[in-house]
Amino acid sequence: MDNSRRNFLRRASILGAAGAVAAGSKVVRAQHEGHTMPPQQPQAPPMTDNRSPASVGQNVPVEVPDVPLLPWKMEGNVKVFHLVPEVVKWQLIPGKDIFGWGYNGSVPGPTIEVNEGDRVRIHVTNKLPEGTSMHWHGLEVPPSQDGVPFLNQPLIEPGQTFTYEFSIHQNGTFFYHSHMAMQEMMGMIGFFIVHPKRPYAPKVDKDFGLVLQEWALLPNNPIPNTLAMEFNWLTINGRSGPHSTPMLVRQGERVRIRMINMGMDHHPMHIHGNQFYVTGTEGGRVPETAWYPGNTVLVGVAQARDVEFDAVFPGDWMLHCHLPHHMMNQMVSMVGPMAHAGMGSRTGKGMEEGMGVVTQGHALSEDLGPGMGRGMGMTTQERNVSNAVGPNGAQQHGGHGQQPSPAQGKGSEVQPGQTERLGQVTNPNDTARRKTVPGYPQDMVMFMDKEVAKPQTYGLPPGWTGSFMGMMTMVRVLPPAMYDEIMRRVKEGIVEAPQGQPAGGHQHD
Ligand SMILES: [Cu+2]
Repeated sequence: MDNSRRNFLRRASILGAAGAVAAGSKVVRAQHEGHTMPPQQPQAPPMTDNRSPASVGQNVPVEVPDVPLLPWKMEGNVKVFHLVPEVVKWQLIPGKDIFGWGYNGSVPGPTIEVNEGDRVRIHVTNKLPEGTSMHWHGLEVPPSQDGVPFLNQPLIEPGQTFTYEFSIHQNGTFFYHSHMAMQEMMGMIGFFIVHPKRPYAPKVDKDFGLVLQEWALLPNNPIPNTLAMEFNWLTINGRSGPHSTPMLVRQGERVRIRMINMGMDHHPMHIHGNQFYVTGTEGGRVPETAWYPGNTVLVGVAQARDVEFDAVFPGDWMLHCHLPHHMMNQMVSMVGPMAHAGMGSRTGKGMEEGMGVVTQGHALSEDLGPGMGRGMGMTTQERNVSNAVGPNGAQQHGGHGQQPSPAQGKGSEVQPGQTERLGQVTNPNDTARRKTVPGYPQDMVMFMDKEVAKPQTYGLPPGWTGSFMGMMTMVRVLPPAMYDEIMRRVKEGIVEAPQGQPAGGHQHD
């Protein structure tokens, strides 16, 4: 624990504001060795929301962008909350509405924020069509409160209310979730933040939370396929890039970002332009001697990771999962080849079958459910198809179709140690030429600056949305004047989209 002489001295030093800055600067030096850094300035109290400082002790309230805070009231010395599991319709990005299961009208569920030492009572009223149960992930509660149905308690059936009550002796980043596996994949998770009695040192100015989730959504179907093993929509706090609200930081502030993951995949979360230290896990605070630097942290399933850094470099810094398939929206097999009918591979019966579009009933109906299986498409036509198109002899099915290209024909095998360059395109408007290039198309770009404009996106360049998809958001480290201007716009609700055309952007045909 933190009872070393050094930490004792540090705790003593942070009693004064000047001491706090000194402690912060020390970490800055370690983090950015070799960089030239602007001098540290004493910070004004962070602007977050209207919670009273007393509600989080001396800690900075946590901000979970796009997710509400769960309100509570005191009854005697107990903080009382009310969680309502229910079906929620919401928007991943403008134009993409889905139905998930969440709490109190939100997916992920609203954030529970308490202090170490609190006693909490949580009423859970089930408005779902089936039984559910609540697990308090990582919290050391009595078995009767642990939420495993049939082991610790009966299922909370539709319409019923079950009340949990326990005292909290830990601190850190925890979460709550349904203890029914498929309900988890419908979205039933939320933060359970426990602030320490004494703020962690060095103290942060901003404390953000990000819930990482993934969804398998067939085209035209707004209900997640919870049996799927492949996911084509990736969200942070219920939204995909570029709809995720950026995190705003005044240059020089110290930042904590807490990330939790409830899904089928692990997410290597990468930040641009900064190095951080991993300072916490789902087990709470990591002793400072065990912090380690990085810019990518693997947030595994059921894990929490806290990272901290001094935001000394101004800029709009991406923070995203680095799994390539988690860096895009609406990914489905076969769309590439189908978009080039006549040039691409055969993909089955037709467009609808190829894309797994359900034309009768729903994806999990008696007829279709078993067939949907664990992939994204229909089993009879389902197979992985690369989007490699063009005159590729190896791609012919059943021996009919096109002639092999000279590049693939006999006598033109690439010799060991040699490479062969194919299909250079010198004119971006030469559509026909593009389609002959092996591998085309790969990445596509979509701009939606206006659709996702928010006060928090003020000042971003035209076309910025072209690079934000899937599990992506950003940390905006803003010079003080710009920070104040954007905070004013947040307060007054001023929305202004970038004007003009993206630099160097052209869209695929
Ligand atoms: Cu990921």
